[in-house]
Amino acid sequence: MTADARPEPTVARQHRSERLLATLDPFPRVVLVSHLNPDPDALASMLGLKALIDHCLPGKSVTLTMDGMIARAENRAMVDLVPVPLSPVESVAFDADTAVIMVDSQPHTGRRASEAAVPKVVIDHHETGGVLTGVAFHDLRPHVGATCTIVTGYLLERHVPVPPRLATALLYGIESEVSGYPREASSLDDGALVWLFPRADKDLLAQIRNPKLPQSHFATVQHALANAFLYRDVVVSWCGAVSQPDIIAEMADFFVRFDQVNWALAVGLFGNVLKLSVRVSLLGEGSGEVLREVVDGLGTAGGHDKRAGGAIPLSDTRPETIDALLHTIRHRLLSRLAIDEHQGRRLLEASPVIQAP
Ligand SMILES: [Mn+2]
Repeated sequence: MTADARPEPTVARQHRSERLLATLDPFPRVVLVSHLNPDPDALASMLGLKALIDHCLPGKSVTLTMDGMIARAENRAMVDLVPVPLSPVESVAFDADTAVIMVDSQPHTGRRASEAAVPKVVIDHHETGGVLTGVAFHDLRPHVGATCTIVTGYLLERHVPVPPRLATALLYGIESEVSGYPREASSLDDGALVWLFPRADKDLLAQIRNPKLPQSHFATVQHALANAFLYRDVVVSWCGAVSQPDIIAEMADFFVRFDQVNWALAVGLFGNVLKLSVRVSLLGEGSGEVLREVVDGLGTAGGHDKRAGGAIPLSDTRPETIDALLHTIRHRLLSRLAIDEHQGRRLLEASPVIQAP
């Protein structure tokens, strides 16, 4: 007989959802917060957590908040059609009776307008680590493709009914996060997608996927194409002043599909903030870390392996200030990628303009 024959210690293994609910239990109010300009993953995660809390801890007041704006047309469609009830975060009071849950982001990662509301709970899948002081429960899984996948897991664990509109929102939240190639998704994401699909309202899903776009969308596409430059396998595009901030990420998604390109950086001005978005078509490039180095001392950045976002607040938006910053950003990115910045060329020659037919 060896020491290995000792009886297994009987540890009652709690589901994460049980620990989450136990953390929330003492608080009469729950407020859900996310990153600036919440995306479908953030929005549907909040909606799913509200369903979890309403079912398992009935009687609590649960408020979903919006930091910044709902920018992208798909996201607006989701909020309007599901619908997702949102309060502007600045209109919500945080007192001692309030438990704050942060989803799809972590504290002090430069992704919020204010860090005043200290979360009790953080649920996220980003690689960008935050400050977790005072956080009683956290579920951080950077290998999972979407926060919605984690939330779907909680709903399954606690046998919470998932009506078609919630299933649609969660499905779209996951889909919008894992749709690029190479995929940044795990088997957990695929399991959640398979479980949600038969429960989702496919007509509603199609409406969210295909919203009408404003004229400003096409104006930004034109500006970004006319001001895109190619350096080896990197596209750098200046999108100009934009009317909604998420279009900068859309432009990075657009350019990374160019068959001569592995890296796309799109930069645009929204209000008095220079917004940056990076997309990479290879795995293992650590674009979040690269973008953090690029904006070091200027602003904040973070993200995933293949996708990253950043922001540089400007004290003035004079063209010469922006030109100087664009120069610095391009120089830092290209030297980080060991590319000679004098080897660049304009992506497209100006196209001829015809008379109106
Ligand atoms: Mn996410």
